Amino acid sequence: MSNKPSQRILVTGATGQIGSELIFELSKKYGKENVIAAGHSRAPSEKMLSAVSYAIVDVSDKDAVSKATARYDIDTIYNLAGVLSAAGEKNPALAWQVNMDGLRNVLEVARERNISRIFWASSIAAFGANAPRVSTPQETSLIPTTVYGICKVAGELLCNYYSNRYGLDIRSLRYPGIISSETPPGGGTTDYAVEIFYEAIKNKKYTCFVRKDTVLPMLYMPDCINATLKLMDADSSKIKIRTSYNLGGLSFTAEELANEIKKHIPEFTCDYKPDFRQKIADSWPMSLDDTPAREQWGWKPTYDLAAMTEDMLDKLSKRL
Ligand code: VAH
Repeated sequence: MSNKPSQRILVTGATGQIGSELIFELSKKYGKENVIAAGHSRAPSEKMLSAVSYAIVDVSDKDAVSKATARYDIDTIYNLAGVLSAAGEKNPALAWQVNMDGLRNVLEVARERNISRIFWASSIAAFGANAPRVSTPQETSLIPTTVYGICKVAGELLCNYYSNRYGLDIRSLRYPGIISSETPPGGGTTDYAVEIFYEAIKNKKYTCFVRKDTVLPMLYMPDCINATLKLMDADSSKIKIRTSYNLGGLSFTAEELANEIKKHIPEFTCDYKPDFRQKIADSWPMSLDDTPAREQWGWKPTYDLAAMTEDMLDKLSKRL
């Protein structure tokens, strides 16, 4: 497994929640000429177009992935393209096509073209309700109840297989819910924790689609980006887990988040009308044990609920 630092980077899912912010960090770190943003169709923002090259790549089309890696002489791929949990339950076939066929295409092209390093986004959705829900361990049963979660479990095993069988340097994180201000929510179960900020600022009220006592593990985007780059920069010898690393951050109830927002917007009110996403949330961890990530490559989150809330409201207020 090579230790060559990234030089020519392709980011799939680049117009998504994580991709649309990771792009700028990679551009700063490696130079805009070395970062290619790839999306399946969603038009990129002007800001993205000014920062990096943009290519239309549908990851479920292996030929498109192969052509893009050849055209741009890619040696590193961040595969973030995916259909999230709630959207996936509405269209399981599309979720499998993008999440699984897309990953397999990226891994096959990486094998054929000797791509030196690959990142793939897994998720805490890989766990099911029968795993311990508090401080969920790195190693435990993985019996998810969403197609999205099934794709994450299968994807982790495929990444482990390609690492061991073909010597590919594949790295992965089981992301918790990511909270960010740059892109609106896109079909996830943890979307409530992003929508609530938009509604608090615009309408001073929000109807939350999970119960007030629902606890989910979350991470603020700056910490998400930091964890991703720290994992990808780590020496290969430190990476002992080739399925995917648990990544914890902060855990809170929906009501605790609403109350934290109220400290800044006193007139804000939140009510709770659980929908189909409650059942998904109830099958996921409430918090994670991410000791391996901390011990093996130095992971450490920095934002707590108060700091994240303050920064989110500050950034969104300026935009909205
Ligand atoms: C989702 N935001 O809700 C994603 C994430 C852990 C949640 O995978 O589907």
